[in-house]
Amino acid sequence: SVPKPLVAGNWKMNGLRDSLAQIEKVAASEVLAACNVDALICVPATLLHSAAVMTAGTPLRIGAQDCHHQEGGAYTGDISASMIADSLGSHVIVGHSERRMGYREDDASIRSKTVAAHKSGLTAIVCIGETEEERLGDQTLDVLRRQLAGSLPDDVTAENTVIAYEPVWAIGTGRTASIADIAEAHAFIRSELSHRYDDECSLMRLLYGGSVKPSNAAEILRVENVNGALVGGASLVASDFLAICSVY
Ligand code: G2H
Repeated sequence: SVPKPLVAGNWKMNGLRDSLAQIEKVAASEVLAACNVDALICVPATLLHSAAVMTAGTPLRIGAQDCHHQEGGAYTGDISASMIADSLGSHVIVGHSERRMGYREDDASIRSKTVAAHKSGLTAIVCIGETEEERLGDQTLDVLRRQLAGSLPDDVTAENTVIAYEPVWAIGTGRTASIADIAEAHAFIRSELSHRYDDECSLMRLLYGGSVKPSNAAEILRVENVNGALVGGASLVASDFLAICSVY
């Protein structure tokens, strides 16, 4: 069977309180109510609780973009998974390439963040993806295998984890991977997961991310083993985000 799709927005470091109007629009939209999709927007930590309160009882879920692997302590500036859960977030993105690169997060630290997310009852959206150099060096599948093996803990289920495949060279660049590249990567990820986890993992959602927008969403989202999208820039405006959701 095929998992229910998920369209997840990633606002990155964008959004002041004014932007909650976009969240309100998405949450109240009849378009969303009519789609057969789970919708989520991962907002900056400053907006998490307000957005979650605003969307309670609507089809839109609210998540965060990173968490620390510890539950609390002397980690100035960080937030824990339990803080996200306490703010009524349901999901957390971990291992986004902007954090792997900008903060030197490695697979082991992403795995401990995923464990922390699960411990707090959050669904982890674990990001993987190759750089342009790795793709040109024909290392894409090796990189994906290594990231999956290193970033995922053993307790992964189809409910508590979502994988996002984001080729680094396609992020925020306007360049999208070709349909054939997406199909190959997603089929490979599915097969790696099925070797490591039980049958239930065939229901784990695999999202594509990297310059997904209303004009290319339909083509990307119908690729086999693509069960939704992680959407950056195009998630900032309610109408664009809803247009992507309405592919389903
Ligand atoms: C990839 C994606 C969301 P964008 O980072 O995670 O962003 O859609 O802007 O490429």
